[in-house]
Amino acid sequence: MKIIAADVIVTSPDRNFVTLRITTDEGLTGLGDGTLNGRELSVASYLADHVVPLLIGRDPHRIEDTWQFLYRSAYWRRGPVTMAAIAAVDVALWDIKAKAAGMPLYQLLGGASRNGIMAYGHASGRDLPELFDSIRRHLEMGYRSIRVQTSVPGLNAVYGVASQPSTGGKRYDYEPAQRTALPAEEDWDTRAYLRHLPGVFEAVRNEFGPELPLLHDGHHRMTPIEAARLGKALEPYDLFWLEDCTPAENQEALRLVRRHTTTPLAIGEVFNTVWDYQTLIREQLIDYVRSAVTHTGGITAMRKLLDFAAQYQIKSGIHGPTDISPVGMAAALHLDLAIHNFGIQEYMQHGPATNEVFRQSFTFTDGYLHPGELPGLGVELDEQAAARFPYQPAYLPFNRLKDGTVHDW
Ligand code: EZ4
Ligand code: CO
Repeated sequence: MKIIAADVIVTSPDRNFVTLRITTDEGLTGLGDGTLNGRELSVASYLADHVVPLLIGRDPHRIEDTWQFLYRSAYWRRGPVTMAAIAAVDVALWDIKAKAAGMPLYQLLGGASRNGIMAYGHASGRDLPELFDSIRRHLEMGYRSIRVQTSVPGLNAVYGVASQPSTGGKRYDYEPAQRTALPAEEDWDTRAYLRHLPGVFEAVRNEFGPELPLLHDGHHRMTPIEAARLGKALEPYDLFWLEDCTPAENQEALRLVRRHTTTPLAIGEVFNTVWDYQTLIREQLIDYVRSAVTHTGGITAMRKLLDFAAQYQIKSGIHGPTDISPVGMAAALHLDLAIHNFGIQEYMQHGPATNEVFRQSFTFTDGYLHPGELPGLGVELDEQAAARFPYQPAYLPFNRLKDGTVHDW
């Protein structure tokens, strides 16, 4: 079998997505997700200008060889743009291999290790009544694990808080990327956040009881000692995890956090290779790996990363926000089903226009996702529908402190 074409499709149904479609001389096609939120066109160019010409004529079955070739022949290693581009190729090739085998992809990864994939959704509120309502609506939608994000008194806009219940009154959608020419400016105050958050979790536990798994995302905003203090303060509320408590480029910072708290820690949605986790995993400084298949070089690299983590009883918590396309989500679901050290899967749910462009076969029942039984990933792209939604510039927000200093967002 030979690759005869590879097309980069940029579409913006509810938000921007970058998809690679690889076509073989036997008529099989495979899809890969290369969406990098707020920097989409850089991956589209990396693929179209520098990768697609190298793929034509290659044997699509040689996935490991293609991965190593793309990683090593570029000379310049790692980085989110490179690793998203490699991921798009890798996942498209896995899709083709599984279709050629006539099996859902998870079968090629060793088969199912579980019946379903526990998913968590994003509840949020500007105050407690709104937050409780959002949690209730997520429970009605079938979620059995809930991430809790809240406004902070005195701050205008806080990461993770939906501005209002979305149309139809059913969902509280939060989409951080905004279709604006410039990134939106938000405000931040760590002391106000640390004072406010434990009381919110106490109220949620009092309202919803001790069993419901609760998660929280610190979104890289704390210093190590601040993160240690928050982890300690949240211990009575038994979190499933505290995510991205520090900007973890400095992996050693987690030693300090770990010494002070038994709140489980999840890190890594902005990481893109196993090297970003070397100290975190070897020294058992985290409990969950947060990488996305889309940003970490695809199934091939994620499998190795999660197998490394498994040796230290560290589990998966694969990133699944709306900026991972249905193709990237499907790749995550097949991996989730197959690996032994599965932890939990983030599942935010895409909008109706996205579901029109990407035809999907996954199911969500009683809190559990399943990728379905179609050969390959189980996702097909409707190119005519995609063409109706051209790319629109969009940026993630950024933070400034009260005195004007830029802060981690
Ligand atoms: O801010 O995916 O845990 N989920 C997150 C996400 C990220 C966005 C950035 O593109 O932190 O909401
Ligand atoms: Co996060």
